[in-house]
Amino acid sequence: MLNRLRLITAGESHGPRLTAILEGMPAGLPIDLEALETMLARRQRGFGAGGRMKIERDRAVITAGAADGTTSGGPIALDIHNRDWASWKDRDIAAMTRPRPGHADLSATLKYGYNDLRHALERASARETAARVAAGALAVQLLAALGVRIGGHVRRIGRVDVAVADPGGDNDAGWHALLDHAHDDEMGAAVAGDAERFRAEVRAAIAARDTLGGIIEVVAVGLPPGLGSHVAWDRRLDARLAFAMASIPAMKGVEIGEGFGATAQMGSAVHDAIVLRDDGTIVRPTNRCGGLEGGISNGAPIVVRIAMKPIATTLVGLPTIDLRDGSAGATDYERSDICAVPRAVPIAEAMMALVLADAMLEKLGGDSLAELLSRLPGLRRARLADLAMRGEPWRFAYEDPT
Ligand code: EPS
Repeated sequence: MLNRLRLITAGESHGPRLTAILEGMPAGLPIDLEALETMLARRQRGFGAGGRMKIERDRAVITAGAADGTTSGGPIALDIHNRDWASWKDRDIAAMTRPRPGHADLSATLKYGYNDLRHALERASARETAARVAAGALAVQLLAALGVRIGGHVRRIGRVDVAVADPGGDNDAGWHALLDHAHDDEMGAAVAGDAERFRAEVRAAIAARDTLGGIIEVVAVGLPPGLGSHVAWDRRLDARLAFAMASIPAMKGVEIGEGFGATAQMGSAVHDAIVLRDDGTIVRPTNRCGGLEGGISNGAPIVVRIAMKPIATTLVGLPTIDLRDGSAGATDYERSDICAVPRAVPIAEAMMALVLADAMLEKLGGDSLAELLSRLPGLRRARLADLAMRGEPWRFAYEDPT
């Protein structure tokens, strides 16, 4: 679902390394390696993360597409070393024949005809998302250079749903405050005090030897109107965001703005009023549409929520069969996370950033950051003066096809 950018990742969870290649980035973007590492570190944190995260210290090494710390316009290659490789490289790996419900073990083995389930696990593992975050961090940096901020926070873990009031369509500062807090919070909570409620829920899951999912909200602030299009199904920006979000492992639902909640309301309580401010800008005091109308950004913050199912690997065995002989039994325990919802926030940010950076590149064209920046002030904004209404009747004036 990317048109100007291309991203490909490679690597197995317990292989030597993960690789991402990001093609289509403009030249001249200074690369902030510290910010890239901070984003990778946020993907590793959070109470409820498994033992593997104590082993890894994700760091991306850029081996192509940059010169003097700045993008060159060529494909950017990013390498992340798997520290856990050290304990796998010389090992005879035990046979795995009992598929875990909810994981790709069975479906990928049916599809590819593997003779051991671990081949499915190795590539289906969410370890792959480290490569996405490394590439997505560059998209975040491109958007930041264009005045757009991407951030996310945890809305729910298990039964703990924290209500965060929508700051509205014309209140960027309200979003910045929430996203600042979430950025630095171990559990990804946007409001002080909520992290402890999330931790208590995770503690209960640990005691029950079980796992938890939740809801992540990811937001783009400062985006111009006019990204995406209503004219063709595959150009709709909401559809492109939903595709990217659903591609994250364990995500089972995507909502834009009020999403499913809006179905319980009358239309008059759902749609956001259009108001002209004294300075001539057209604003939306509420943002129930999540910054997207007709598949196009409207200038208000884009708000997307995603539903993450509980991790499929549980300490209590789940019912399954042994594929060697068909005997019924329970899954074996594999080291895993109890709750990976806070860790998934930067993944969602990365995927949103890739889609929106792609849409900005489409809108602005250009091959270098300087070119993009020179075109930015010319974009039509939500201002009355930017719109030219004819105010007169008109006709289709087509020829009749019969
Ligand atoms: C995962 C299982 C765990 C997670 C892994 C995803 O890995 P391991 O089997 O090595 O303990 O930690 O996620 C990561 C390694 C990561 O970097 O996010 C799985 O089965 O999907």
